[in-house]
Amino acid sequence: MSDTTTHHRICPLCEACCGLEIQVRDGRVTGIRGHDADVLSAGYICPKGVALKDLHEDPDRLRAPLLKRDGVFVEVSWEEAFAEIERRLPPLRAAFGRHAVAITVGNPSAHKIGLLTYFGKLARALGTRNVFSASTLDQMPKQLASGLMFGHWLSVALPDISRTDHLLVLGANPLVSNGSMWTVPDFRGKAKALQARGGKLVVIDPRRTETAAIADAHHFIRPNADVFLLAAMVHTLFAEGLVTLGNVADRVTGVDAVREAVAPFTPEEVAPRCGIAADTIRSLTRELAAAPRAAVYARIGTCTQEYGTLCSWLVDVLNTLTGNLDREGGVLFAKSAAFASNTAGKPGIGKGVSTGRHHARVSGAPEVYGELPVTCLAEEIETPGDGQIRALITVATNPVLSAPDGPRLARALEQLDFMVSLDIYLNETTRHADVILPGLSPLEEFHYDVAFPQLSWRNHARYSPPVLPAPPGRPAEWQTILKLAAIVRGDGAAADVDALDEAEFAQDAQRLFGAHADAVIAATAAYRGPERLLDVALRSGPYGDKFSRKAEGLTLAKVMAANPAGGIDLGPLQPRIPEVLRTPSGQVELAPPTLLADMARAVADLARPAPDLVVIGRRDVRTNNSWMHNLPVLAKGPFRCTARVHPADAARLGLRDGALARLANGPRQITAQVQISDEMMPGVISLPHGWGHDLPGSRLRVAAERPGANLNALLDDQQRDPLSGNAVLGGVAVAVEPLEAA
Ligand SMILES: Nc1nc2c(c(=O)[nH]1)N[C@H]1C(S)=C(S)[C@@H](COP(=O)(O)OP(=O)(O)OC[C@H]3O[C@@H](n4cnc5c(=O)[nH]c(N)nc54)[C@H](O)[C@@H]3O)O[C@H]1N2
Ligand SMILES: Nc1nc2c(c(=O)[nH]1)N[C@H]1C(S)=C(S)[C@@H](COP(=O)(O)OP(=O)(O)OC[C@H]3O[C@@H](n4cnc5c(=O)[nH]c(N)nc54)[C@H](O)[C@@H]3O)O[C@H]1N2
Ligand code: SF4
Ligand SMILES: [Mo]
Repeated sequence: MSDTTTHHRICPLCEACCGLEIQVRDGRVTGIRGHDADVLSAGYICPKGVALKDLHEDPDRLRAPLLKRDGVFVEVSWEEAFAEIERRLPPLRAAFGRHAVAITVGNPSAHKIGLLTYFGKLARALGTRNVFSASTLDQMPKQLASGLMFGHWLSVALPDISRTDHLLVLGANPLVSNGSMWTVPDFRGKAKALQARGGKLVVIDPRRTETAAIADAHHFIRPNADVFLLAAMVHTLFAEGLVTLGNVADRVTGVDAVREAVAPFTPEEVAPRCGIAADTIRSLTRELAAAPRAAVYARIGTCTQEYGTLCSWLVDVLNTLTGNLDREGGVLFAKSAAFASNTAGKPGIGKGVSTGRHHARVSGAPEVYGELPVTCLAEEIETPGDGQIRALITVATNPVLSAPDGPRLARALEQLDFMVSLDIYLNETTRHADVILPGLSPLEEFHYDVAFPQLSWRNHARYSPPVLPAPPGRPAEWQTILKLAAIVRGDGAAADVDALDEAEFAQDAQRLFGAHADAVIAATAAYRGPERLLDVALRSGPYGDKFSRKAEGLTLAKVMAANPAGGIDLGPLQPRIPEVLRTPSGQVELAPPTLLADMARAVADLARPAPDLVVIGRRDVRTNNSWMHNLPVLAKGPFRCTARVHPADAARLGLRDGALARLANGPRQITAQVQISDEMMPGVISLPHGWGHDLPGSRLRVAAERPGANLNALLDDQQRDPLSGNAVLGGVAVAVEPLEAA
């Protein structure tokens, strides 16, 4: 065993960002376990971390570009692939204008420093308003609500789980998902510690989830009713004189406007809609208010519904009005060592956020955080006229499975004149591409999390070097992106990527550091590409060495050196108001006018009867959205793509456990296997998303063995939260009937 080497790598597969310890012998991974010394995750790991070995070795993972010739993909050299893109993309742009080329980016890019730091360069080169991402299938409501209240899209208030006495969770299952918009590895351990010190975990979910199962209390809620519950809880705080602002008392505007906005939402009024008794709503509120320190956390179940932004906002209204905003044991803001906008510029005041700088051509949906809703993509391709999308670049995304009405999108993709995919698989989406450009295996790349330290339960800085060398001749994704940008700008496929990077870096340094630009360029000369951007970000960041002016401060070299020790711990979260704020008023804006105006929609909706049967989503610890079903270690075991239904509904509808059923939403239909389970709220059926690997032309041999049903083939791409543009993925009415077993 003398030639076994040990490496430490942050897991890039989910937001928990666990530190892994990876054993390698003769260029092969021989073991993966949690890294006990990791300052963030302390040895925690889930089965997906172990699957990095399968991902690395997966024969279906692409290692060379694919080019579609006469409808058939063939492997080509990188030169041929870029030449084809140069031959086809710029002429389309010239003929139809810059908006005719769209770009859409997906979830794995959030875990890739190369994509996160270079994607913007390609988007700017394209100059298109047609920028889409998985954010509008996910967290855009949370980002918009946070932006409006605190002034920046990534200023998200995070539960201080290690010091709180009471944690109220809505629409999230962190025991399985390992947290989202909240980097919190080993949620179970932290929840147990909370309970051991006498604290309480309360879960609101239409399913008795794995998280609900370890909670002190769980309440079913009718899907899509959280806005009513949360508004009634805020109402109760006012009605019972429980409002207290605590530390932020002189930093909050809009308390009276909130009181007025929630006036119609009495517990009695909302109880039938929520499926929660008025008394229970009151006691949930009183408990929250009475807890010495408490935090409310809500995630995808509350974002992917009709009132996603209102729900996200009301969560932080509750945190604020119970005196828990910005205090230890309440909710706090992380202070990231690099890349955080809320540590840059003038502290305490800013421009805030706004939406609608442009609009989608067909639906008129407003731009939010530089993007249009991804649910507008199909119609923007299909609908003729000036500005119609003719070409598409996809980056690490599989919207044919992950976005509502995937079948419609698949048809639309076939109409494109040209499509390029940066992706590591030939899958349900990339099969429509003309060229597929694969990135490296995560084990062949260095890593530093750009986004998640802004969302982490504890402040930290961790860098992972590549575990294995990249195969010769294979570009990193940031280099591929720069090449595409060069092609778009007319510099040609032969452009020297390193020279382009030098030139762009010099420009950036000039813009950011003015007279000091040359000194910054010299000080960071040891690195290039994303590593150089990281060194700049760390050194100029809140803990940085300020380019040697603060000798004890962070540099990339110091963070690199800390890799074997599990990274650098920067301590527990600390109060940051008012410094963190970037609102125009310099205050926490508790009552943003656009949100107050949207409350009228909820008021009008109060009397609407809830549908008989609705479908919601579900996650399993051995899955990750649509793309990990091809890894043997995760794919094995019981079939996971089942439609879970309450026994009473099963009896009423004639459904049998293990048999097939047809689920229909108007003309959209799918067939799924039934699993009868009393963990479901009656009237609610749950089916995971990301399945449906039976589409022709994909190359996912393991996934195809048990393809599962595509939940998103059932969902309507026209249903959105109007403020954030986020898709409605849950609480959708469905009809279900038994099918004769196949
Ligand atoms: N009904 C329903 N739909 C949902 C959800 C739901 O709860 N219910 N959840 C939504 C959420 S939260 C999200 S985030 C989206 C996710 O939706 P997407 O962002 O589309 O993500 P995935 O479906 O995971 O697809 C990831 C793609 O990235 C590719 N990939 C993996 N690693 C790399 C890499 O290193 N480089 C490159 N270039 N590509 C790579 C994979 O092959 C795959 O094509 O799905 C959403 N869809
Ligand atoms: N194992 C695994 N981990 C993952 C992923 C994965 O696919 N698999 N995906 C990753 C991604 S991209 C994300 S964004 C995160 C998401 O992380 P989470 O937000 O924790 O996502 P889910 O586990 O889907 O939990 C959502 C919960 O909302 C409930 N729910 C549905 N509708 C409603 C509603 O109307 N009201 C309420 N109160 N609850 C409702 C569901 O029953 C479910 O328990 O997970 C990440 N982690
Ligand atoms: S929870 Fe699992 S998938 Fe997520 S980062 Fe940790 S090991 Fe990776
Ligand atoms: Mo997500």
